Amino acid sequence: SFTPTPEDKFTFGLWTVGWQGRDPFGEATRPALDPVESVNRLAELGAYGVTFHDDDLIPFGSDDTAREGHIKRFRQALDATGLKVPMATTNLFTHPVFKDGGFTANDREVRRFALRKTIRNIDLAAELGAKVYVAWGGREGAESGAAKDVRVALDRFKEAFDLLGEYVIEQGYDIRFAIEPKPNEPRGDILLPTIGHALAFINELAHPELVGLNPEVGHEQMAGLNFPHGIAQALWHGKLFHIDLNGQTGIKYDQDLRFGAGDLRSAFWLVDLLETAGYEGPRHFDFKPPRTEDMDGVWASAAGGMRNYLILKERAAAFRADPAVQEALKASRLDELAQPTLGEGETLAGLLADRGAYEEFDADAVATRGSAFEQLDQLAMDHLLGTR
Ligand code: 3MF
Ligand code: MG
Ligand code: MG
Ligand code: MG
Repeated sequence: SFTPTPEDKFTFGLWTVGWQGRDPFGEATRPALDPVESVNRLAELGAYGVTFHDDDLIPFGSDDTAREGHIKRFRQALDATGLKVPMATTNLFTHPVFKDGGFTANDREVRRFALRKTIRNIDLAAELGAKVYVAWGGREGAESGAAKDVRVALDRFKEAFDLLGEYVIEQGYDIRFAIEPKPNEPRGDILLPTIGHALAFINELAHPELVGLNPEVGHEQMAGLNFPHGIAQALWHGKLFHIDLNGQTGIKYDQDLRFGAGDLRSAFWLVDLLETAGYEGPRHFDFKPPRTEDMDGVWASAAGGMRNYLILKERAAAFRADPAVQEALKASRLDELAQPTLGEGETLAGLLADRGAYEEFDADAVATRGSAFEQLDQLAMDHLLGTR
């Protein structure tokens, strides 16, 4: 059945179902949503947990008493429903003070405030049991050339992650950070624009083991990149700490459609990968129910994303289990790709001495071998479309 249960580990940002539909051209089309209502409705739909930015739960500028009140109500709803909080994050983009970024703002006072705001919410994240703390640097970037010295800004970005790492180690928190790359929007160009940029950056940090990635489907697709390939590389590096699932139809603004909308074939390969590669983290939805929808449409959109994931999970499993697919994978030499290029016990000297590998290698003859990828891909299409 395609009805989600908490074992499926589906999670939602409070800001997703809570999005009121405000965009650069129009006002909100939906009323504000009480986080407690979101927790209750998501639990009814079969979700495992919720995630939040500090400001989603506690409006910016709340005093301590108000803050405690918001946290208390939220905790009560979590306790009543059993929903978990596996991840939390900081809003370093809405308030005008962050117009030039948080951790990399040219204005040093803004950077110090951004760090304090983040650390305050890390304390709350730890209290609520979150294991992952996401950092999306939406305003870390520029619209013009001289406005940002990118090498120096990266020094400040590193300084921020080094300090945050030092903080969680000092506090003894069981929390790791996940950087969320995005190429642009709201800045003209954002720092750490893709999975690859972020992976390279992590290697320069004081505590690289504490920092991984939270890639988002639409963000990579906005840059025309292959999302399952990016996820595969993040997994290969041991850096897939979290994931933002949604839908996007090609290179345009960040659409945040429900998961399964947009590039369906890419979604099929993504689910196939997550379900076979041992990813154990939450399946987290970061989507925006279109502003055409009323609240019924919001919950339909949330339910649809989970349902699409479960349908694709079933389709991908059927693809992998099909004997015809296993034959086709062999015909396409996937088993051969898994064999090391050197033979067992062979050394580089062995390769250099192997005349068959070069002097007597018949490139023209080998070039005539077909790859049989089309037969393989059609089997995938048949499974995806439910005709096998
Ligand atoms: C923007 C995003 C963000 C991040 C969030 C961290 C508002 O395009 O994707 O959502 O996901 O800030 O989780
Ligand atoms: Mg996004
Ligand atoms: Mg998006
Ligand atoms: Mg996101």
